[in-house]
Amino acid sequence: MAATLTACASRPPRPPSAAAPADSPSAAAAHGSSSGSSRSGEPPTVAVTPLPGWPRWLGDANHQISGLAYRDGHLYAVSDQSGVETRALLEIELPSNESVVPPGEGAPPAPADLARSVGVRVRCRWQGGPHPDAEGMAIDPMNGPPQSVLLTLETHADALVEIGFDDCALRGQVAPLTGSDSNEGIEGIALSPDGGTVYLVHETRTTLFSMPRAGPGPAREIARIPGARSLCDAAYDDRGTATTDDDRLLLLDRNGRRIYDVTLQGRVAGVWDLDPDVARDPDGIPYSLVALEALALEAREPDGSLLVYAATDTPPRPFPYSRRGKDDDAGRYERRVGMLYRFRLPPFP
Ligand SMILES: [Ca+2]
Repeated sequence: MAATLTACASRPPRPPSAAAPADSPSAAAAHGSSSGSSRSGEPPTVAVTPLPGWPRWLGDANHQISGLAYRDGHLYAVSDQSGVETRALLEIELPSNESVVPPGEGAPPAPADLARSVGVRVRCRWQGGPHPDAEGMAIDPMNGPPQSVLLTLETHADALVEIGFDDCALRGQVAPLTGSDSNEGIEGIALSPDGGTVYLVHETRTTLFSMPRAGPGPAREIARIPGARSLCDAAYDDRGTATTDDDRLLLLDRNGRRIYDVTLQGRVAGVWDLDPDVARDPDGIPYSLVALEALALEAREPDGSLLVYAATDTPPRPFPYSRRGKDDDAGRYERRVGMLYRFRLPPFP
């Protein structure tokens, strides 16, 4: 059945007692702090909590968001083959008052009446292509008005397709990416500033690849990411400079609940730990962060911090946070379980 084919395998929520061992790097760093370090030889790690007012429910149905991209105040998304809208370029309707959030600790709580959900609408639909299982997206070009959208496909579609941003018209296809037919394969994609190179992450091999944007494939392996468990998305960070020497890639580790800050050569410069001890769903019910599937870079702040959005798809049943002494008479978690998060990620050197 379709649900079992959902890419980026999930895992049950981690018990609270195992959330952060006392000697772990994440436990040493204050949540949301702007600095942190770890034992020598390991990359610095900083624990990060969602910004006030987040997460929010992602639409009113199970969209299975698997790819995200942000541009000029708009957040776009695609879903995998299990979502209610497949072969569709989605736009997530962001709240209009999110532009200013005070930095760091001491940020005021979100107003009680702040909406707990964001809308999702279909911008356009594409036809054709080898398979509807879109797993990652990148907007081309990296700056300025969007022209096209690059999508990685999975599930017997070891390919990358390009669609028009305005009309979703299928413009091209590049294959193979890996040369295999595995269902667990390339998940995330990021595009270089010159538009000529795509960076890809392989979920289960936890490996970063690159490939010319127009092919030929298969993609070239750059590095395996040490400690990663399930790489599901990537975003390109130009660090606010024209040179590419300092550029980084943000790699989302779904099952590890982390984002890696990685150089273009695959060296891990730092780790943002998204798995704090306490997490809640938009209704305030305790919830362990699971099924983080998509990542988009929103903005860079003056101190180098990055604002990002991250979305969850639907974890396997039983839904991990709905049964802790709570019934589900209203069928809320049957109807929707996806959430959208917003984080501020402090910079690593
Ligand atoms: Ca740069």
